[in-house]
Amino acid sequence: MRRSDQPTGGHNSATLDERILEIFRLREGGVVSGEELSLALNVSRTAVWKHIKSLQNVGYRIAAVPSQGYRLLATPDIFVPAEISAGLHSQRIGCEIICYTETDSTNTIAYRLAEDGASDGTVVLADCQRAGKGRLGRSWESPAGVNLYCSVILRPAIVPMLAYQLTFLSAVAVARTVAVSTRLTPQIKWPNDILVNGRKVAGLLNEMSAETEKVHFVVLGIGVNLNMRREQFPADLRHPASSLFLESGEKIDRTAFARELLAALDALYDDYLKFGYAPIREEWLARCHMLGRKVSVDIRERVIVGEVTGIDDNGALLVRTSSGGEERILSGDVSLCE
Ligand code: BT5
Repeated sequence: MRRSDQPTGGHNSATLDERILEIFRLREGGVVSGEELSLALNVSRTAVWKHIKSLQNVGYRIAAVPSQGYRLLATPDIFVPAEISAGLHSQRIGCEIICYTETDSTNTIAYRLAEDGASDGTVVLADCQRAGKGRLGRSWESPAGVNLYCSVILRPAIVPMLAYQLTFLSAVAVARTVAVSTRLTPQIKWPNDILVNGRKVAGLLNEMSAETEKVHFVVLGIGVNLNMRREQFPADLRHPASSLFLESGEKIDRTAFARELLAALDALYDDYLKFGYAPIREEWLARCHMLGRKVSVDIRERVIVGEVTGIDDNGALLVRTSSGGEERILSGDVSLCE
């Protein structure tokens, strides 16, 4: 980790800056006097002024209204724990949020935190990743200022064989979030992609620490292309890719999207712990666009071509081949044939 890799905005425990922002938020665009802030925070008016200056320095537009006080005009497009958690009523996910301006990979940070005992539901977000990870040693393009790179630590009491269910859970959460945040129709592509209009807008990378009978923790890694522009995509991607902005023509509010995603994950995880996997499987299948379609699946040693008939109880893709046999595929790269 580089020395510049310091979390921004502290953890979820409110700093003075965060408390000032909270007061502005409650005032909904109204003026807050310096005296009121100094009383509420129990600091001098000079200290209030210094904190207002530091908020302005990170991009908050705060106007000083002569002889009245301060007014918050606009918040910057950066990830700050207090902004994301404002209005988020989670049971678990997002109770602790840690934001980085830049890091190698949020999954790597989250994995380390989990090894050090971070609690169920801890979330790590970054504005930019220097070494974003895809599956099988691939990389994930992670430019600054446009997307969402997020990792969530879960500690469910399950056996390692069932951990794939959490990949399905995160796919459903991303699809739900895209559906409520835009007018687009997201589709899940087995095992870990979210597509819009046939183009990949999000990818999932779940990593686990476990022993034979017990999961210690799972890190759900979620990358969503929110406002990424055409020229920011490299030419040599494996599959067609896009962003929600490119597909909808509308800029996505990244903080609102992050909050919505954490709320969706929290609701699904709570249901999962209470009712098990069945409701997730059902929604996953309803949002999956591959059922009944002809696909070709590259499983490295060969390519399987056939029609998708479903997924089994281990998360494997079931494909009926032209010979009439059924292939059970646990890992591979799928492309639609038509
Ligand atoms: C994935 O792998 O789709 C998993 C991506 C997970 C990224 C998140 S971001 C937060 C967390 N921290 C991390 O370090 N990772 C997770 P895979 O199915 O292997 O797809 C990778 C392939 O997709 C690459 O080889 C490229 O061809 C392509 N690709 C790379 N960046 C992309 C992007 N931003 N959008 C769409 N496709 C991309």
